[in-house]
Amino acid sequence: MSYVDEVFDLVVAKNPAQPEFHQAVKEVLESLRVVIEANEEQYRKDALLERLVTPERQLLFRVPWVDDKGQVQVNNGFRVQFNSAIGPYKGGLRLHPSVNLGIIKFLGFEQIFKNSLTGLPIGGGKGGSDFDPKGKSDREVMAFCQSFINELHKYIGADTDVPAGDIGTGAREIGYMYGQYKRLTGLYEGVLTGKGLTYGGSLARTEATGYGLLYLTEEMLKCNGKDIAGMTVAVSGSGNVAIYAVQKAQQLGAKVVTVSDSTGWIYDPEGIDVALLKEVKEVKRARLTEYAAARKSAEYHEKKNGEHGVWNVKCDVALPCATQNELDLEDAKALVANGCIAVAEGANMPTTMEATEYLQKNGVLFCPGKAANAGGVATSALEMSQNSERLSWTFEEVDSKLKTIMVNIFHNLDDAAKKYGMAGNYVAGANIAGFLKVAEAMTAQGIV
Ligand code: NDP
Ligand code: 2IT
Repeated sequence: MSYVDEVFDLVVAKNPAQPEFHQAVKEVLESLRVVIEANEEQYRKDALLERLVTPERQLLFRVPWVDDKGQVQVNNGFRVQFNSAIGPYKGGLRLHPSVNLGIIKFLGFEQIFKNSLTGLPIGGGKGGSDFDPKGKSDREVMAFCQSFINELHKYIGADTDVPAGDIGTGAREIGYMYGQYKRLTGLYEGVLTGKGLTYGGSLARTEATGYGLLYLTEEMLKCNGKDIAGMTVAVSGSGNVAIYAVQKAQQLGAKVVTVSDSTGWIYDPEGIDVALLKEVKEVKRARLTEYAAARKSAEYHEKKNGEHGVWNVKCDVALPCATQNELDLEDAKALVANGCIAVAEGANMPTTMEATEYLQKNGVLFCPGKAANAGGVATSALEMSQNSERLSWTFEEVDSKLKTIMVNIFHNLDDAAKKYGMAGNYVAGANIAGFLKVAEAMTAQGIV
């Protein structure tokens, strides 16, 4: 059996009931086959792949907190410190009821390659909890965040592990966590990114993932002879990534006609009103029904089981920005039938493997999340640099570095795919380019 297949079987056997983790590993290992086979003897002897798929450290802890009724609640806390070969662990914290160890491991594994692709010195990690911030008061969210950090502060630090936001973790949660870390340790250091601008946050971090997604998509289209200006775009999600993806797409002259949340979706043929979307989602933390109620041109569709939502709308470019496996084979077929020419993932692993293969086989340009959404973590690394030098850069400075990083990422994938005989396969390009740097650093540092 080939080394790649052996290691994949090992991952399934050793990590039962973690389908998302298996999926993420399978996608990476499949694309690495040619690289591994060219150097199989050495990699096998060093157990390089076994080490790559095994987190350096996994922290699981209890998070007790008191709700507004005086009732004690208990959540599960996670931090997976996956790989520190090229820098301190770096990656977000997801707060969502669906969070379990397998989800955090899939996200942490993806983060290794994503962080490598940014070209910046950051290793891979991810964490979170099954706590649901929805419907909680600010005091309850604070109580949870403080309890979470009471345990996690022992294992993180500006030079060891630097968490950030993800689903359910935004500026409010990062603020409460930062305050508690500072109180417990007495350190005013860049231990978290996505901080508020008054206490060490970076300008453009809020916008970075969505803006970066569009910078990369624009470059991918340009290199394939197309211009995003004038195109129709379908976006899913209506959180941090989606909002700033919509905004930048519009600035680049595209028309975005959809957004969604966990309960329904909007079709707005006149183009999404970003100011209204921000008011509904960032300020009121409300459902998209409020967007529809305030805007004549918008149609609201309640999410129903088996219904395919935003991907049934005719578009040139599709940007999934909500969550994993939200775009399946049926959706891919609908997109192709409607003439979609490009899909770029704002979320982590939003497209199933079958859907990805279908899109690629049908000539749709497809950029995976570990490249397309890397602008968020890249700008987090820029926030770390600013914290270290105790300076703040202007919005324009950060935004222009972000744009350069995203354009470079695209060319790295494109070049790697061509070099290994898979021109146009950006999934393979991303996995290979991300892997090679980490593998070289791991090999140089010996058996650790
Ligand atoms: P937010 O919490 O800000 O927004 C998430 C959005 O997705 C919301 O609209 C939410 O709906 C929807 N959503 C979440 N879970 C589900 C679900 N199970 N089913 C349907 N809809 C869902 O998160 P972000 O925008 O930060 O993250 C979105 C994606 O982007 C995630 O995959 C994340 O890992 C990835 N990402 C985020 C980065 C960042 O910098 N924030 C960087 C790189 C990737 P509702 O409003 O109803 O909750
Ligand atoms: O998935 C991701 O890259 C993030 N949620 C952002 C991580 C970070 O450290 O900014």
